[in-house]
Amino acid sequence: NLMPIPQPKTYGVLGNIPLIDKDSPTLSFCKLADEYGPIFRFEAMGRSVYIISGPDLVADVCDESRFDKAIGHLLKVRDFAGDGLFTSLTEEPNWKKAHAILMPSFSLQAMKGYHDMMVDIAVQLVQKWARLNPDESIDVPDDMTRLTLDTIGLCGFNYRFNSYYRETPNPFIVSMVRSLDEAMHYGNRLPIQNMLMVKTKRQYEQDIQLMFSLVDKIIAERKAKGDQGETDLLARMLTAKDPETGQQLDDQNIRYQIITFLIAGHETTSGLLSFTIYFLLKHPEVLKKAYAEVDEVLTGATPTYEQVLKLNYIRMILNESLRLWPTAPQFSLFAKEDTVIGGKYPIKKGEAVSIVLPKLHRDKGVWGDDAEQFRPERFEDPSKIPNHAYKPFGNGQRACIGMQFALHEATLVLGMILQQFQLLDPLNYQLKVKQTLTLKPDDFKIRVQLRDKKRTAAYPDKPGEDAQAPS
Ligand code: FDE
Repeated sequence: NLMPIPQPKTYGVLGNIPLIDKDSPTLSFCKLADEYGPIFRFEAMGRSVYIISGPDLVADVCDESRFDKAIGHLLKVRDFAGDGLFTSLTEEPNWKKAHAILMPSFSLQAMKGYHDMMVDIAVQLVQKWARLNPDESIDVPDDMTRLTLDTIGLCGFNYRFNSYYRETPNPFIVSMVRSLDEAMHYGNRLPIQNMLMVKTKRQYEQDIQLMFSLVDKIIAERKAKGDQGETDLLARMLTAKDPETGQQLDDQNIRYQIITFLIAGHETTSGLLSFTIYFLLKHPEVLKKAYAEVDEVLTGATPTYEQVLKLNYIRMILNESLRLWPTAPQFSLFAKEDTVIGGKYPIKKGEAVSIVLPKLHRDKGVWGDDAEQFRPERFEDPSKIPNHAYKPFGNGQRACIGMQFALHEATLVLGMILQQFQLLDPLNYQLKVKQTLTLKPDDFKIRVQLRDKKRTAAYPDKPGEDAQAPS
């Protein structure tokens, strides 16, 4: 009772490529899934991948004894992220080593150590917003990207990108975003096209060199300074040994890990915050409940670590936002052996599948008829979450190591924003989703108003110090 896997029509050597919008592949896959169902074959430049979005099929490919993370679609990203955590195969020695070394730095417990640094950056965002004139609007994804980049820079390696002091993105980020964009487009062009794009190639090489030199400088400076009791990721990477092999990470791999954390840690989390603000603006009843929770829990000038853990409804809002718009919208696996999924689709050893999360996360059979609705209350009871239809942080041992980090940061920042501001939508924003490697609401602008005009300026100079009580 094996079934053939459907495939949309092909266009010669281009395969199925003409069927997708190259600037927004994931959304194209979602549309194709409407037409071809929970699994279909997609061919591009001689490579073939099964695009899947059905919960039963996802449950099968998330079985780690039969499938493992594939990186075919990430090969170009390896030009600058090398064998860092995100772009390595599980069997590469550095994956296991770095995973073991870095896990403790990303535990829930470890978030305590980052909390004050996260507050430091979040205060910069709130102060910027508080000082705007009433007719000035905020580009939400831009300001969220400043926040998440500065946060991972500070918590990761005690480096200040100081994005709130710049009008335009930091040069490092310009290079990073441009290289990611090129890496995403490269695989969908014919080899001859790529060969002819001399300027693009030169720019790409320059961008990579710029990233390497900034990161190598950070590593060299830290080494020169010696251990001064830093507790950031870099300190851990420079000193910790893999419990299994007793080995440390080498400098080249540390460089790749730093670039990886910058890529993985900032676009995804900033998209999450941006979509969440969008949903709050469009759902006044949810916003009202969120205010009520924030006003009850956040009683001081800035949130404490313990208070952030108490913002349960905010967490549910973030979960629901990641359900409808998972900002890392796709991940891929390969079959370790010939196998069958969903009881009827044969997959051969080595073949790749890619999970399209926005589609999976809206499956009516699993989530109910209101699957398209934004309703954080779905996450009230953790035991009722259908795990194989909810994978915003990926799967198994290759799941997101930064999950606690991203959630603590996002909860904290949302809490602080709601504590201070009323959110306004004077332009009645209509959602347009933009894809780079991640998803974001495009051109999303809002205005804000201080809830209590006397409050905001009263932040402490140093984290931990009490602010002056509002008069
Ligand atoms: C990872 C991840 C994932 C998976 C992918 C694949 O499989 O391919 C996902 C889905 C994710 N991730 C998601 C997310 C979302 C958000 C918001 C985030 N994410 C965030 C973050 C932050 C940080 C720092 C990070 N993140 C990081 C990371 C890493 C490193 C990785 C890799 C891991 C391994 O080992 O593999 C990831 N992430 Fe994330």
